[in-house]
Amino acid sequence: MTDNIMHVIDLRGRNLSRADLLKAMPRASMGTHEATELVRPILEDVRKRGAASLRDYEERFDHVRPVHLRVPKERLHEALDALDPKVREAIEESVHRCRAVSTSQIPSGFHTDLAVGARVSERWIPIERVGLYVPGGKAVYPSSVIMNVVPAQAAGVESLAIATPPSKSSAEGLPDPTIMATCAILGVDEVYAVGGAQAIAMFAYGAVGSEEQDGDILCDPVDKITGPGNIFVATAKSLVSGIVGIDAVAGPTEIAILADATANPEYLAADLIGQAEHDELAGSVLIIDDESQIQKVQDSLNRRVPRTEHSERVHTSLSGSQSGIILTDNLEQSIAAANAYAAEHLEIQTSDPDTTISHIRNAGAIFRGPFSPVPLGDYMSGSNHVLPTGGTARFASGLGVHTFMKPVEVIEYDEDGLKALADKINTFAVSEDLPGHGECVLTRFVSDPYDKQSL
Ligand code: HSO
Ligand code: ZN
Repeated sequence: MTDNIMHVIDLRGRNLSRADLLKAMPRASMGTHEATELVRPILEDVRKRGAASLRDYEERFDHVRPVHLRVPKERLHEALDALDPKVREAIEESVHRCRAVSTSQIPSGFHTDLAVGARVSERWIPIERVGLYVPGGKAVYPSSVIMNVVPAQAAGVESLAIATPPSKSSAEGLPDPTIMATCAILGVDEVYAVGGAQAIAMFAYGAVGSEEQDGDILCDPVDKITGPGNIFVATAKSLVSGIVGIDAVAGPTEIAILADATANPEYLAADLIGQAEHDELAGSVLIIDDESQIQKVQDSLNRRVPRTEHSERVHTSLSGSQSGIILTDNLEQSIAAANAYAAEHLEIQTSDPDTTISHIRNAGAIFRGPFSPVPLGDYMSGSNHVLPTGGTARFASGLGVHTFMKPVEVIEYDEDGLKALADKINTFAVSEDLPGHGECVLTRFVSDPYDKQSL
């Protein structure tokens, strides 16, 4: 008999508080402390030495010294010309669907009339310049190019740069060809063969120095950096946040599946494996209130894991302490566990998914029913796959048009609108010992705002 791959956490009969429930759930821990010590000097060095240091770090970490830190436009188009037409078709379908959803996300703003001559409105303004990070590493993700670029373009961002590590297999130190081709499809021509913490530093501080001349500007600083990355990228993003905006500090990817007796155990097993394929640290969690389903899922995993391409990585991830099968008393406890866990991806495979979903408050994205598996969202559903990890879905949301815009309130009162409030504003200002504030208003309506008798 084969040993089961995933461990089971039995929550039955335990009346757990929200905090206890959270502790009972499996989760990868991020060793950010060590990374901070490594990343800080890299940021400083890039800030001081610009392009020269970027080349040095590429050689050290990505084992290739890029001939061009900024990828020449012709290379992007050559990559598109060489792209397998079937892959091109898949990319274009993904772009098309993501663009349709992103376009519907564009916020329209509002105005509120509080009285005659008293209006507050809201304008959504695109961020001017953004830097999008696209990871390399174990897998190459042209899909992440789409997920970052499309909402930024829909938001109306004017200036958009991409950084992605050079590929070891390119003698020139160019990025992965499919990533370059995707940039060409999307009309992005500012692409840097720079990865890791050094790419984040380049975006935050800008970088001077080019292949041709030392004084040239290589990259202008950006206003916001988005996109997932490894621990060094995540740490660098958190260190530069404040100097620039960031979307989130991403941790290892994770899936939780909330299922019941009606779910298909083969689908459950395949979907747990799908996410585990990303990383040894990826978390795959099944939350289920039917004990007899568990052995069926374990049996299916035992059959599938040895047959899948990245079998070893999947096995490490599924058997790791960050993954597990949570056995609950009932659907109510399953929902409480899912809300405590706040998964990046939450699949709902229950008999009445809509009612289950109505009780979910924490999830990066919700995948409803047996035919909405996570990879549909990774590539093609039209939704975004850059999502909050590590339980941050309690307060954060995934990437979207809103990530690349900011709401600004416009205050429009006329003379009558202001006059009606003059007294109250003055009273409030005096109560805060800021009478100068009150005088701003009174000046507009009385001859001597400093003579309290005249009011
Ligand atoms: N599941 C990943 C995204 C991805 N999957 C890209 C395949 N390619 C994190 O949401
Ligand atoms: Zn994925």
